Amino acid sequence: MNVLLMAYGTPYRPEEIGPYYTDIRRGRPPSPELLAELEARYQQIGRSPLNEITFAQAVRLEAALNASLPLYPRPFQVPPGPRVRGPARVYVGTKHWHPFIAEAVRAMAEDGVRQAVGIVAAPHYSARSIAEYREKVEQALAELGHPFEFRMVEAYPEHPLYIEALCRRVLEQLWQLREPHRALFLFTAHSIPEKSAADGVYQAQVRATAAGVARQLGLARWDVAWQSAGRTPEPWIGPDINERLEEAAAEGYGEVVVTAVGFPSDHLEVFYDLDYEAQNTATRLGLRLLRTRSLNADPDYIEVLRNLVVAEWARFEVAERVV
Ligand code: FEC
Repeated sequence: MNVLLMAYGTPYRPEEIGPYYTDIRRGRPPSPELLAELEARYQQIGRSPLNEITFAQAVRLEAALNASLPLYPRPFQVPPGPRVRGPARVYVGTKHWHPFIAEAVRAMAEDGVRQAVGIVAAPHYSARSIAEYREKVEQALAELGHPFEFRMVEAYPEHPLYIEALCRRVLEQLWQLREPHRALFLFTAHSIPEKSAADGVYQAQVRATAAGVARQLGLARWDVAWQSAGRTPEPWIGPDINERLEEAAAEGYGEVVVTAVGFPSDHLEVFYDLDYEAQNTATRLGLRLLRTRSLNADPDYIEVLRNLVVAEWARFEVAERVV
């Protein structure tokens, strides 16, 4: 079984921020002011751990798959050689930095992969997320003359194990609340431009995740807010988390629990936009903000990924399935 695990990607070193930002902007370099502003955000958080977390997810997912798959479903036709590997291999491809998705697809082709399943470490479908990951894989496959068959997990907003993993972490915050019955629970995801979200699919998926957690935990006061809107003049979907905090204060809330359901991993948008910016807003408003711990490469999130890729792999025509 071959898996392509995809994530957003982040620069490894400060001097890579400029080219990374240019890639996000589809090849248009940012103005010096925009670049300086982004560099200052990275400087503020120290460093984004996104690449390390993505690689940890890949290593653990590969181990979990190898521990659960039948080891040798077919007799060997030739000796496999001294390098021992299990039936599953997980490759990493990131959207905006190395290893780019195209680099991962090339490595898979060179390894002789004939079938693969792709999954993104982002649970909600949008034209600016899962659709773009898929496009990048398809473009890389086309450039190489379609060396392998590819199936993709599209979204998993209501996967029961994903909802359970989120509930487990929100519960940790419940213990820290001074007045749990009077707190507001806000569930956030990355905002996208309104014109990319006109069909409402993305908003509905994020709300479905939030509703699933709220239902399971019996939360009465909850809402969805959007974070990390880009620095472009067009309208982005809202309310922005900072505006929603203003409203929460006006509504008389004293405590707010923020859970970033759109992001399994810690990174710039969690450490800066929530832990720094939203936290500053909350402090200014006299609100106590508790941020739910991210899933990262924890076993319960790895189990979500494992379940999804195994189910997707099973959809390859049984007769044609290649281990
Ligand atoms: O830790 C890190 O260094 C990377 C954190 C990071 C993640 C992430 C996830 C998503 N984005 C999504 C949409 C957009 C759209 C634009 C956009 C721009 C940026 C910029 C940075 C950035 N994003 Fe991001 N995003 C992360 C970081 N994102 C940095 C550029 C500066 C800025 O605007 O803040 C606008 C592009 C344009 O200008 O044309 C749209 C979506 C996700 C969630 C799904 C996913 O993870 O792929 C949607 C993590």
